[in-house]
Amino acid sequence: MEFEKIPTVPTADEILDRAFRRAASKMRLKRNKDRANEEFVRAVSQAIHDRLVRIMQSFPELNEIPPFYRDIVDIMWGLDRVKKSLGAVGWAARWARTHGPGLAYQTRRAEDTAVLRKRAVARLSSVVHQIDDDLRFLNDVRNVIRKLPHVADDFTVVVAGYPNVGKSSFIRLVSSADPEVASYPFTTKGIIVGHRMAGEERMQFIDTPGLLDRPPEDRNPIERQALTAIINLADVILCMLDASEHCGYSIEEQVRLLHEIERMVDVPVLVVVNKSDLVYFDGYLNMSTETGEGITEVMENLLHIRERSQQEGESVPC
Ligand SMILES: Nc1nc2c(ncn2[C@@H]2O[C@H](COP(=O)(O)OP(=O)(O)OP(=O)(O)O)[C@@H](O)[C@H]2O)c(=O)[nH]1
Ligand SMILES: [Mg+2]
Repeated sequence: MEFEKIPTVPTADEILDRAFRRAASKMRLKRNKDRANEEFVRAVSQAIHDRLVRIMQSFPELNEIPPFYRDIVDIMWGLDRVKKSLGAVGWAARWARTHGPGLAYQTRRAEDTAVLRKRAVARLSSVVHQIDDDLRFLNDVRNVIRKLPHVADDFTVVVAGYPNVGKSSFIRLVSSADPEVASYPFTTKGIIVGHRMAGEERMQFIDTPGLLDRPPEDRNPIERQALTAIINLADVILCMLDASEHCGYSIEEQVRLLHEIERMVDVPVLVVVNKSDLVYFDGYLNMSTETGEGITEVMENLLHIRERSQQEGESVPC
């Protein structure tokens, strides 16, 4: 995505300071004071308009960005709220364009052009100040979305499961990603992307925050980020269980979540039981990111699923 190129969104005062400076430098060139005041108003409104339009255009069209990113924006701030703030910036830009020339004209025709200039500048300033909260909010959004991970088009394994089961430990072991690992739940608070060569092609691994088995409406924004990765990005889901229950959650709860994930998606779900150094769980693929046991088998299974999905993809008639 092009999010990293979104420039800082200035505050109302920053926009106005710059517009005044630009206009003042233009005014210095005018010999006639009255015309200079008119020109000042015209230049300030033009500079405000141009700057606000640039801010709007620097944000991606939210209806056109990939669903994963759209969901993330929605989860973190609400799409409507972001659209509303962009709309407010658009309103102020239009105001400056529509009323700026009129205010400049009135300045020219006034008895005392300096007084009218001050009045016009005050009106323009008040319009820009009205959207100060929107500008500050958009800058917060910008600061977060520019750091969202880049998701490539590679075959993608989304690692999901209850908190603290060892998802990030696995991702660290098998991919270029370096997520934090800790012995408490909800260590991972966002989507983390890593890669590794698997066979001839690169495979993408996505670490997700832990999910609890609970109704969708009770899920917090951190869990909802995991869900959007599961729904939008996965070619296969590696659903991780911790049969030792050292994660702090019962195996029954974890299996219920597994079934929910299986119902949610139509990509393959590979189940793996981690922490086999503590407890071996019969009937499942077991591994330990601590000892390395079973990791090769998990990778082989993933490769096999990739091969199968590529074959199926090739056999689908166009
Ligand atoms: N004994 C043992 N401990 C493990 C194993 N894998 C991970 N752990 C430990 O389990 C704890 C949680 O590991 P993480 O990798 O942070 O778990 P997570 O699933 O990413 O947790 P969240 O990000 O909170 O959802 C850490 O203390 C790890 O050291 C394993 O195979 N065996
Ligand atoms: Mg984690």
